[in-house]
Amino acid sequence: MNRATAYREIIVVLGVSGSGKSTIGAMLAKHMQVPFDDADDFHPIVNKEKMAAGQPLNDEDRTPWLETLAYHIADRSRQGGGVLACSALKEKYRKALVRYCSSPVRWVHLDGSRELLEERLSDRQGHFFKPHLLDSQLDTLEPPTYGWRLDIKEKPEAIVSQIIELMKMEKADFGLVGLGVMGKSLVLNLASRGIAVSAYNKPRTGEERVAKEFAAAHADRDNLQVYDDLPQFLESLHSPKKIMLMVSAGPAVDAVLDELIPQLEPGDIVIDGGNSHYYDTKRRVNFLREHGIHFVGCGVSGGEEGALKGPSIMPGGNLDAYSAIAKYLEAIAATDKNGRACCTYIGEEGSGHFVKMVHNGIEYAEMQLIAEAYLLLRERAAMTIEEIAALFSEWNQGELQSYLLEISAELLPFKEGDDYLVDLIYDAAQQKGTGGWSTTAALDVGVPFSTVSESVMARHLSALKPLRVIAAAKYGRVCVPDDVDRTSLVESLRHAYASARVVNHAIGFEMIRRTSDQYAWQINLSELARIWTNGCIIRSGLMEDLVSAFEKFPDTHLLLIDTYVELLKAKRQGLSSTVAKGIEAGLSLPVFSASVNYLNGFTAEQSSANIIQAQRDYFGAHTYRRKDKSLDQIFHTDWTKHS
Ligand code: NBP
Repeated sequence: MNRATAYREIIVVLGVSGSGKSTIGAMLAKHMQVPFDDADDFHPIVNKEKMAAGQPLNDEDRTPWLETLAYHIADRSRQGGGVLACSALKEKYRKALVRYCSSPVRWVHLDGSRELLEERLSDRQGHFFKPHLLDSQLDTLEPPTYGWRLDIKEKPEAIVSQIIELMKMEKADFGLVGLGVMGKSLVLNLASRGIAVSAYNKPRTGEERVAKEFAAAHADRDNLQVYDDLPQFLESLHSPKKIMLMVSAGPAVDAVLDELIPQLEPGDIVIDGGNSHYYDTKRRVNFLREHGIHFVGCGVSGGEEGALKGPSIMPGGNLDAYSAIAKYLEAIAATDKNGRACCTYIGEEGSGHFVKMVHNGIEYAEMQLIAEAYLLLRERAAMTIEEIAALFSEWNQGELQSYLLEISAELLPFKEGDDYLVDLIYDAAQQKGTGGWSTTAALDVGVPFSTVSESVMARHLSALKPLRVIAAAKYGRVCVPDDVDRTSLVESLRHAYASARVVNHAIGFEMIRRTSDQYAWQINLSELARIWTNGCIIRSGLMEDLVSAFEKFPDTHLLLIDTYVELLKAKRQGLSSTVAKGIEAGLSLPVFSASVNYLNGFTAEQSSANIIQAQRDYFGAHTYRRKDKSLDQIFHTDWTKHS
């Protein structure tokens, strides 16, 4: 349908002296609006003098020159691509040139007869190259077996046009199905990294033409093709095909796979970038394996903007398949503070989608904590929206920094006319499933997951708006003592928030560790925290700290790591008193409450579970174990017979 250009690649125009590589390279760079470099300018003086003296360069002379160029090309690729004119006569020179380059590289070989080359060289004035060195160059030349070979008989303008046409006709390296919110952004992200990408959206009935409209909006990009015809889309892709699905989770993924599978070949790779359930992903990995097709279940986090500028990417499934697509996913991912891609192989089967699901669970609870903090500040401390926004903004400058806090501070003062928009928003939270799935998964694995499950339930409770309105009228407001010391409430809340976040992250990461152990996925928690430091919704200062915490103590529950023990010992009082003050004021603070309950339960040597066990044994003869006997032994008592 159409192509669009976003030049982030490196193009090397190569050939012997006199082939016109500098002229053509410069014209091409001008057309592409990228920087141009002439490799000759990078020769050390000694090399130039040697060539000027009519002596051919040997490999030893070329080594430092190629190394300098290799670093320069790597810089260009990081900065957005460029065109290099370079003789690059031998295969080993070409390999050396691009050894540090992460962008795709295209090779354009300008080839011509010896007579024409000599004629051109003889016409040259003031160039340090002597025409009789041509023979040495032609002897050295190992023409590349890849890239494009163009005859220099044509005028430079015609050769440049040919290169542009060839770029347009090139098959795409990466395909994407589903031009919804995320799909569109990811396609533009891929294209902007110089990746030749092809996109498909099924034709819609009615007036709307998603693919055509997207194609028209990005008609200026030569490395983007857009289709609403599946066979054409598949034909536009290099084999083995690499196709990412960005469609709604559930039946839509199976519907797309049903259409795709008969048209794919063994070795092709399908990547599901949506929020699919990890059980479905496991099933699909196995099903596609029967057809020789690889399936990568890949969590993507960052929303529309993240998908466009750099999301956090969590691929799981077959490792070989991941290796074949790693360079594309890593190219579009966000980068961490050390410049590494926020994308890493998670593990086998549905592990990528599993960690994305838990990520979303942690996100649910983090969102709810901010909402509860807002409620307490507004209702109990009688702070204005502007004051709360300012407080969140201040918190965000320090140890509490997080993306969610940042956006909350930003969205609160947003006004529509005289009204704050948040005051106009209907207070019934919606959800798409991942929070609930993670709660169910925690029940399956038998892991405490209370902060997340409470945040899911809080959304369900909020959805009972009509009943809540009736109940509010029937019950009235709780009688609240008015002696509020705002300063101390805010300070307690700050401690409560810092504590609850640590507890929530401890719960989330423990869920991942325990499930990983169960499935033998060997998920690296430090590496997972690293790819969650940027691009994703739960990125935060705390997440940065968790990278090194889990690196040093990979097998330790977060709440047993000294740093966090100290933090919670210093701040847990704020958590308890905040919850107490909120509850006594009739406010619902489910995730703050779940945090303090988890913390109190986790740090209690003696729990109340002995009573539960006694009750179970009383009514159901479920047996119990004893503290004063070996735990391998079980006991039953006839409780009706008192001694
Ligand atoms: P959208 O609802 O915006 O887009 C869904 C896409 O799937 C549309 O292009 C739709 O085509 C296509 N599709 C469907 Br539905 N059924 C199809 C079928 N049978 N064949 C081909 N295409 C089909 O969703 P989105 O927000 O882009 O999310 C996509 C996935 O990414 C979801 O799993 C979502 O949970 C996940 N995700 C979303 C976000 C986010 O912030 N939005 C973040 C992270 C992950 P049509 O529109 O023409 O019907």
